[in-house]
Amino acid sequence: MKKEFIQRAYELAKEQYAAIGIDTDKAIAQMKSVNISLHCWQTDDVGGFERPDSTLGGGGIQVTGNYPGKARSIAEMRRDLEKVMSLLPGKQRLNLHAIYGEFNGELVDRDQIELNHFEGWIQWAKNLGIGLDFNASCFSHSKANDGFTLSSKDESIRKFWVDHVKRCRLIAAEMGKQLGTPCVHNLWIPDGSKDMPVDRGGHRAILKKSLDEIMEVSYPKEFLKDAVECKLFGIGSEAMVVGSHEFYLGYALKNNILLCLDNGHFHPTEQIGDKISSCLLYLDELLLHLTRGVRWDSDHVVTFNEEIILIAQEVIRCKALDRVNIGLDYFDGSLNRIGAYVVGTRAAQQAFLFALLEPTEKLKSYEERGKNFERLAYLEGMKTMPFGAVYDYYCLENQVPAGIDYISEIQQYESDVLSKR
Ligand code: RNT
Ligand code: ZN
Repeated sequence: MKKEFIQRAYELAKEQYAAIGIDTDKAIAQMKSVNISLHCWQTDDVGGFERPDSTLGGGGIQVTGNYPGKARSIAEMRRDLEKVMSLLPGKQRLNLHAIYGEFNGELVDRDQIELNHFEGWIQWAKNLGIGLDFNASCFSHSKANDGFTLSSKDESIRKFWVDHVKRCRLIAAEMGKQLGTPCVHNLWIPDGSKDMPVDRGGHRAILKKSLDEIMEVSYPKEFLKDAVECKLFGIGSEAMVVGSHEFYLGYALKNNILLCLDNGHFHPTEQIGDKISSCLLYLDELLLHLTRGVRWDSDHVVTFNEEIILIAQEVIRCKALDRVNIGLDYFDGSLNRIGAYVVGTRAAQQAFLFALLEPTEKLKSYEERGKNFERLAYLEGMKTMPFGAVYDYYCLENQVPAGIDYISEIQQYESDVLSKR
């Protein structure tokens, strides 16, 4: 897209938004606070690098698709992520899972991982000037095969995973300390039952006990923020997920930690956009896992849809950008994976920019006066305002391709790099 064209379109857009009391320059400036954490696991379909040619094995996560070009090593992964970031305006973070340590061919079991396996990542992040987030990996492991990890009735299995998560928190705290920006450590476990369990309470009590043990060590909040992620059901845990919404909401409240809301983890008619204002009344901070649910799958590439828009609107309307940590969480192996990142991250950014361009006070005043037609008309009107011109200008300012110009760059990277893997 020609620079002059983007600039002219922006000037017109700016006037149009100004007419409804919106300052587009200000909205663009606020995008500095929208730092999206890229989930490293879209590069390689959540395989990890514990052993050469790791593939995913069980534990409630399933990736489909065989598109060529998946990252086979940490070096390839970093190269891919750098490419992704070069096509995104603004600053991102990277969200790592424990299975992405640099184990250098050595078999290091989950209860043995150490900081030194992640020092290369810390250095890499330092060089790029970005923050890191971290996750314990309680899946794709023989000790996760019977459906229970931290809530297992087998004490040796439970203990194994407690040790793993404890180590992960220590590593995460060190990441936050060394990088000067708190590392969010998120805990999601696959525990649950495919068919009607009888002792739901028993497993939940065990999970609580495990979490209490894990949280015994406390780290300064400026280094580490703990989050726990709930789910309604998963593959193989249709009848019960131990870590349900009520379970983790209660745990987060009681222990003053973060709750992670993944918008693929609820009933399809439930919107996490509607949960944000409730949670923020009681919790200091939230973590979001942005994704796109399609029927029973929760992990499609994020698009600029009404669900994502509502999430962003609620964060902005609650003036809570500084209390909400934004992460992505999807994995699709059926398309160019670099493209999947760029499309999904841009969609999430667009949702936030769209929300920042809303005349919220005006809408609120209509609402308070019972003028619901006017409110609806405005909300509809916002959809066809020249929002794209503002996003394109934001890209131009950040010297990254505007519009869909990134497609050709990704095609180039595919033919130069991905197709040779
Ligand atoms: C799974 C959870 C979890 C994972 C990642 C890999 O249902 O959403 O966040 O997707 O940790
Ligand atoms: Zn998630």
